[in-house]
Amino acid sequence: MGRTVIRNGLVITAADEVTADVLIDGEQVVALGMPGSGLADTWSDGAERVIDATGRYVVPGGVDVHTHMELPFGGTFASDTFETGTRAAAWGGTTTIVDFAVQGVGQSLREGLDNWFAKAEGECAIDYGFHMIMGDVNDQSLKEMDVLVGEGITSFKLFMAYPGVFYSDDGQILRAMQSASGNGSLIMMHAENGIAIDVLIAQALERGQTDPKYHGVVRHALLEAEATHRAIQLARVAGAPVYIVHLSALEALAEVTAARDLGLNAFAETCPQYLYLSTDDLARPGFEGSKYVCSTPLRPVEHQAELWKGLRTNDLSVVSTDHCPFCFKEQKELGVGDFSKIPNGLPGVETRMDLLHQAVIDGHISRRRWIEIACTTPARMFGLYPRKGTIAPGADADVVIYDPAAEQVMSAETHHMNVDYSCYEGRTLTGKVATVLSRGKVVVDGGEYLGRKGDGKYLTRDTCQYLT
Ligand code: DUC
Ligand code: ZN
Ligand code: ZN
Repeated sequence: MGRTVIRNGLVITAADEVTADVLIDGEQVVALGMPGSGLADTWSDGAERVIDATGRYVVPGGVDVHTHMELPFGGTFASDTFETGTRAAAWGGTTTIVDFAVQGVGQSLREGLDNWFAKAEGECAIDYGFHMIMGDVNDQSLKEMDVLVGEGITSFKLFMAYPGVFYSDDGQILRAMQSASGNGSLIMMHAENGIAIDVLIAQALERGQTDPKYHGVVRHALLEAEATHRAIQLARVAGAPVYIVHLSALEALAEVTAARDLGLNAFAETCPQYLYLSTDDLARPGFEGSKYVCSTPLRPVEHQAELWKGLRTNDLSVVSTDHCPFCFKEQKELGVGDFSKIPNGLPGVETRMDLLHQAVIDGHISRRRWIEIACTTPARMFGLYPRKGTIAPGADADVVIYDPAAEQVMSAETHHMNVDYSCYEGRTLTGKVATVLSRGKVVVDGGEYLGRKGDGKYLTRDTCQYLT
């Protein structure tokens, strides 16, 4: 691969907004130059490709650190494969994903991980890494954690929800955190009190409350807050950092904020669905609400302002997607007559960058904060920076040329995720991906997909780059 020069765009990183020319050689960014300095003329001579980015943004490719391609859940599988899901990600300007390999009960971590390598190998359009879900914390799997950290799997997700499936009790959580404290890894926590939620589910169903909206009622905000509090205290006892995933309730955010005010290594992410959707969507008529069933659940609309505030104050430091799509037909429909049987999860890997750009337009966050929460911090949090998450000499040339003025209407008719509905059907957004480069190769350009499955490389990761 030869040289690519991107001229005259507004290069936005977490730190800077500067009109600059970008030189890419092969798979890496090599230099940034001042327009008019003559540097770009020299670079363009003999270059394979020269892109005029006048009037456009030049931003790092998105880093989505929370996806679930082909996740087995509730008797079915998430409908995006690594092939379809990473292609959709590329369309939306995301060039790195970190997916969750799953250790099932009775399995070793290695078995679960090998299974995920087999699913992804040769299928991905963009680069990918793995976290490990620990579904069975025991002497053996705790020992395996150290080995995996040595191999570049440096984060482990535990569940305080889903008893009998992914659930870990407090003793298991404490032990895993103690191991993490020793090996430098990061525990990611699904913080909901699953034992209490299961009682409320049974009581609701007994009362005949079977509609999708009851999913939001039984998964009470205080049960998210309680679990978030407990996770943070267990991490303190273990002397380990903790990262709360898919935070949705303002009461849970208050727990994270309190921990951060104490100077603890406590971090949290939220997801676009919690910023843009609400229990009003879960309560849509008929079975439409099932399209909005995910866990943690959507919250009443008042929570959104607090989440935006948390993103501005850095009490929420990452926006990931928890991309876990299930088709309405035959998958969400498994829960007709019983909301607890609706597979939990929403599509989102393709739409995160655009929805967060809309937040810039709407005045919720700045342009640099957009890049920070969607690219830079996720890369740093999970040991991928500065290879991923920024535009700087030596970084991988994962670059998005973004048209900030283009309008688009979101729809299942036009999206590329393998799912038969859009959570945002008919919504108009300002801003659209124009061109996407993945390690120097153009994978999307002018409404055309030019990528190839198998071009995405597996990423080994360093440990979290935020710990003090
Ligand atoms: N939440 C979801 O919505 N889906 C998959 C797993 C999870 O924790
Ligand atoms: Zn989760
Ligand atoms: Zn998840």
